[in-house]
Amino acid sequence: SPAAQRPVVIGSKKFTESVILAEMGTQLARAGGAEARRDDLGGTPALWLALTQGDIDAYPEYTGTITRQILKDDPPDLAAALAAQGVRISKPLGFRNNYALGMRKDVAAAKGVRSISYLRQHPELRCGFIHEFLDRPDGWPGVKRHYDLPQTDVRGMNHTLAYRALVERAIDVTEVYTTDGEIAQYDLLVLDDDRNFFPAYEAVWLYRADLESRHPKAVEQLRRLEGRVTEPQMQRMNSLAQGEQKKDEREVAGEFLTQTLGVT
Ligand code: PBE
Repeated sequence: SPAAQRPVVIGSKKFTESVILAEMGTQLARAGGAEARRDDLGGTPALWLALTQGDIDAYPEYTGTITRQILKDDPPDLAAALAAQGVRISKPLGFRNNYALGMRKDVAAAKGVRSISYLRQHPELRCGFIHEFLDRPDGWPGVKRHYDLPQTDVRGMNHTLAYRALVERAIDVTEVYTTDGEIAQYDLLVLDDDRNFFPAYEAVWLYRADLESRHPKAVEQLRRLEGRVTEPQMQRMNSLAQGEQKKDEREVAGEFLTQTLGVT
């Protein structure tokens, strides 16, 4: 049928890890005999819309993002809540990529900051966050309310620039993703979420239910990643694709698939 011939489109958010995972999905779908391409789209709302409208067939997402930002609900049966919208969820891929707040270790030590609660005593700290984090209920508005934080110097900036600004002391606090290569690269302090604000963000695939009839083998291939990616492996891949050496995401994804799943 013509529908089955439509290429499989794997979406990604615009940050390194999402691109690497989407690239793995694209290569896996091809290994399943489908024609496939990657589409780097933007932030969570754009990806969810593209998925439910059928512009993309699958994309890597995180459980905490599904409950806090997409559904704005923590249903007892997540799979059923998604199925009601024509969307399937895979089992966890094996690692979490949580939101956290990060600081330079020397700045944190000078201010005596050890966890997010300590930020309450330092209204002067300058914050720089990615725009999506500034808008999300599980981002700055939520952390600020949960911890009753007083900071007013809060700027929106891109994720990579925020790290540079932090290192150059142009800002004092930024949001980090816990699998980012920059945390180790710059030896940053990840502040303890001592009042448990952030949910867990387990990486999963979201895909359209109709992909199962259109390209069952592609779905089968995507699901081969279930339980197969550890946090150190993901961190390492992110580091390879970031920083000075900056390997192409296609290469990083391809090497992982060959080494762990024997995909060639
Ligand atoms: N993240 C970190 C998530 C939320 C936590 C950037 C991986 C995301 O929604 O993309």
